[in-house]
Amino acid sequence: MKLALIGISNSGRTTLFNSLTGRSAATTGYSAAEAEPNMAVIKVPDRRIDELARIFKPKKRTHARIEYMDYLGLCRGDAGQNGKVIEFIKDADALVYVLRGFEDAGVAHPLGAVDPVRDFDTIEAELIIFDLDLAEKRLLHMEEAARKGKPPKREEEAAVRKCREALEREMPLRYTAFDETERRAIRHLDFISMLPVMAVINVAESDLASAKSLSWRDAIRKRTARFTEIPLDPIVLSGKIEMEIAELPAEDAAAFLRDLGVGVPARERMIRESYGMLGLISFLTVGEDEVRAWTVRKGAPARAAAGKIHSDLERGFIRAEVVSYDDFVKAGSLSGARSKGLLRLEGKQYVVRDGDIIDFRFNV
Ligand SMILES: Nc1nc2c(ncn2[C@@H]2O[C@H](COP(=O)(O)OP(=O)(O)O)[C@@H](O)[C@H]2O)c(=O)[nH]1
Ligand SMILES: [Mg+2]
Repeated sequence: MKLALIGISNSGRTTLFNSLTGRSAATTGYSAAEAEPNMAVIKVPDRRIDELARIFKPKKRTHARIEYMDYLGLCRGDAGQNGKVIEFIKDADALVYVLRGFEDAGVAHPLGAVDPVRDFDTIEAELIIFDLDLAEKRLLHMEEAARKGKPPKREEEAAVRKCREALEREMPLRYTAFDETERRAIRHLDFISMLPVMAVINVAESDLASAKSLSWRDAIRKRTARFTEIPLDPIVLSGKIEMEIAELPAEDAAAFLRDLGVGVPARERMIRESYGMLGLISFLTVGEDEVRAWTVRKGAPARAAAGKIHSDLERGFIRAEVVSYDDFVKAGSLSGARSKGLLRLEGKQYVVRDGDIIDFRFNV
């Protein structure tokens, strides 16, 4: 799963990338146009893995993984001109908007003044302009083909028209309801406004909980509440502080966070949200060899989850022995869970839940 950090130049994307990934990529006034993207795979923090490892003392513990990418800044007009940024976005499974909320006379703002709500609108507009152009070109192409006696696929034409209509109303396609047929018909077009999005407002330390930050957050919520019942709720953080936290040893970081009145570092909140935004959950496998988190989409049946581990488990699936993480902790051991009746036998259609500890029985 790849998440791309995007935003106007100097919003603090690279600073945030560093604090998320523990890297130290260069943060600069203006990024060089020929710079390479920063990429890093990180472990999804999961206390359950640590707790289970304490109980099973496995040779190996394996967390779920997620990849962050950081590249050039976006600017007005990029949809038409900057192929590099668009290609970068197309490569992602989801987007993280980094919106600048900090003042700093030494760090130029390409649009003149600090205004994260305007920056949000600017990014959304670029995605919409790009997709609208794509939809129009596609429809034109289909018309031309039709004139030459090659009628377009009905489903695709209807779905692309629906996209165009939404985009003309300035609605990003992530908020448009498509059925399965429509989704399949337009999948190959890779509309960028269809990607799931989360937003971060990068503010000064003194603004972490200020009225100003709240009003920015609220304004962005309202922007998306026009289109959806689950409006975008930006995370307010300070990239500078997060980077300092990422550089501290764990105990010092905890004390620092307490002093700031922040419970969980934004890094963890962001990673958790990234996971949720993509509709992902983790199930767990345990044993003396390995304690491990596996990633599946919400709603995945047990048989498909088995296939994540090995195709043999999917092919020869017999049943799944399942105990929820919380029940397991209550019982203290697998045998305890079994004797208390907390260990369930489930079939291949069972819908896996986040935190399920699963032992697959199979026969090939
Ligand atoms: N004052 C302040 N400066 C920041 C903050 N985050 C980033 N910067 C500075 O802003 C400049 C641009 O940051 P960078 O992460 O390179 O932005 P990018 O262009 O979006 O990748 C750098 O000089 C950073 O040190 C912040 O929270 N507060
Ligand atoms: Mg940068």
